[in-house]
Parts: sequence; C-alpha cells; structure tokens
Amino acid sequence: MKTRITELLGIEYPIFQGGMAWVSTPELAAAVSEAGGLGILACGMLTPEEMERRISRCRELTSRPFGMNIVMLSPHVPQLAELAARERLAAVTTGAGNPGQYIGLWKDAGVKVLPVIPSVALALRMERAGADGVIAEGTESGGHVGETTTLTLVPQVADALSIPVVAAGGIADGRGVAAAFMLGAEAVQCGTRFIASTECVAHQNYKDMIVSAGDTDTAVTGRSIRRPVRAIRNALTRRYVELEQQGAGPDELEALALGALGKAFAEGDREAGSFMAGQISGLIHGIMPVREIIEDMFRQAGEIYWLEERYFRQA
Ligand code: TUI
Repeated sequence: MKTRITELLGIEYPIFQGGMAWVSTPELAAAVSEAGGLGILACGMLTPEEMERRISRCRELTSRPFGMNIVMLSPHVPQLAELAARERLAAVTTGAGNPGQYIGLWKDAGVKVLPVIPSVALALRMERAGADGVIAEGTESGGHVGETTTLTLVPQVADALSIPVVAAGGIADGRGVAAAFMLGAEAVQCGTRFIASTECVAHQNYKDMIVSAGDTDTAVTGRSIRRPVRAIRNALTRRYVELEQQGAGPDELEALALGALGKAFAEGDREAGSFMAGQISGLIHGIMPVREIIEDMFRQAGEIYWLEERYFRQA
C-alpha cells in the first residue's frame, strides 16, 4: 500500500508503533519494522548512553527503517536530539511538548521528523518549522493526552496542513485504520494494540490488564497539574483522583506517580503500577504476534471497501 508516509520512510504498511516509555524496546520496534511497519524506540527518561545501546541492539535485530521517540519532558532532550541525528535514524517522533528548535538539526542529518500534536495550532507551527508530517493524537490514547478526540482532530489537521498526517488514538483494528484514512490520514500509529503482542516484553499482568479491560476501564488523572495521563483504572488511579479532589499539589501527586510506569511494566504491580493504555483496550481480546496484528489490520481495512460499494455507491 502506497501513501506519502510509506514513500517518505520506505516502509510497506502505513503503520507506526507508538514510542511508549518503557514498552517500546528494541525487541518490539524491530518486530514491527520486520513486519513492514515503522518500529519506534522510546527514550522515556532514559540516558543517551542507554539509547545508544538500544539503537545498536535494534540494528542487530532488523535492517529495516526504525525511529526514535523523544518525550520533551526528559532531562536529556538536547543530547537525545544529537544522538538521533548522529545515528541517522529513519525518523524522530516527539511527545508532550514542542520540538521546534531541533527540527533543523534532524533535517540536516536526513532524519524525518513527525511530532505528535494534540491541536491544529501546534500542527501548523510544526509544518512551518519544517516537519515532514505530524501525528495527530486524540485523547483516546494512553499515556500523556490532549483534550480533542481522534475523530475530530484528524480531519481538522488534515484540512489545515499540506504535509501528511498520521492518526493516533483509539486505533486497534482494520475498522480504525479505514476510518483514519476516511478522515484524511495517510498512516496510523498504534500503541496499546502493540503492548498486547507476543514480542512486547512488558510484564504479563500489563498485557492481561489490557485484554480484560472494557470500554470504560481507563481514566485520565493529573489534569489538575497539567500532566493528564490515561491509564487503566486501579488502586493507583483511584488514590490519585482522591488526592486531586482534596487539592493536592504537584509535588505530592508526582511522588505518587514516580516510578509507577516501571512498576507496571517490570513488576506487573496491579495496585501501585501505572498501566498506561488507551480507551481501545476494550477492543483488544488477545495477545498476538506483531506480524499477525499488522496483516490482520490491513486485510480487514481492505475488506471494508466492499462496504463502501454496498452503501455509498448505490444509484
Ligand atoms: O507523549 C505522549 N505520551 C506520553 S509521554 C509519556 S512520558 C511519561 N509521562 C508520565 C509519567 C511517566 C512517563 C507518557 N505518555 N503522547 C504524545 C502527545 N503529545 N500527546 C499530547 C502531546 C502534546 C501535548 C502538548 C504534544 C505537544 C504539546 O505541546 C504543548 C506546547 O505547546 O508546548
């Protein structure tokens, strides 16, 4: 399948694996790239030295293109930005902030730049700053989220920009892919769907919590301190909400959340872990190999064309 995104990156399927802190390891990213998508290594709060090791490991596992995600809240952003340029990665994606000042550096090194944006205003700024595309992420997503839904954000961004748009948030099967394309996207990014994959090295409890979650089983905490994060409801999210309602400040709330993603990923701690995941968790019913996830998704998206013939092309 050809879109401007597959051509830009030299990939077979227009699908990115989200750069999820802790979760997006060389094993997961390489599996996605090997299956024809764009695997993405997550920096999270890791050091540039650790990321350099992860890039080498990923290169041992695949010769296909892969990217790196930089969270703009990391204390290592300048060094990570340099690393991506030095390593001449296929792409950099960014989250939770504005990467404008680094776009020139990446472009000069031939690295494609696709910032995650939660609004039309930021998307326009990224286009003007030279981004190759944007990832329009709706509030359905897991982790750090904006306020606008994928259904409303993607077509508004697609109308406002001339660079290609990748849709993210709430996509886990072929219907989601087809819908994203109908809204004007030229690729999709999936996160939660890939946590529940065979190749993801997250604790089994993390995968099981996604598989057993229903449609209303995630919650956003941290809006009161402008750090909105979506995760599966558990003792941690309930305690966080209680503290927010009592007017707790950033220090107290940050202390509660500190290390909680690691507790979810590495220890599978069902009470104290932050199981960041999107609202689409309710649609995910099993743990599957990455290749099967991608091939099923695009087969199903293709089959939806007969729906179009049946309902939209009637005389
Ligand atoms: O980045 C994400 N999701 C993330 S990052 C992350 S790291 C972390 N967070 C808390 C605890 C432990 C680790 C977890 N999840 N998604 C992409 C995304 N970016 N969604 C929304 C945004 C965003 C928001 C504001 C992008 C830019 C932005 O800019 C504001 C401005 O104008 O600077």
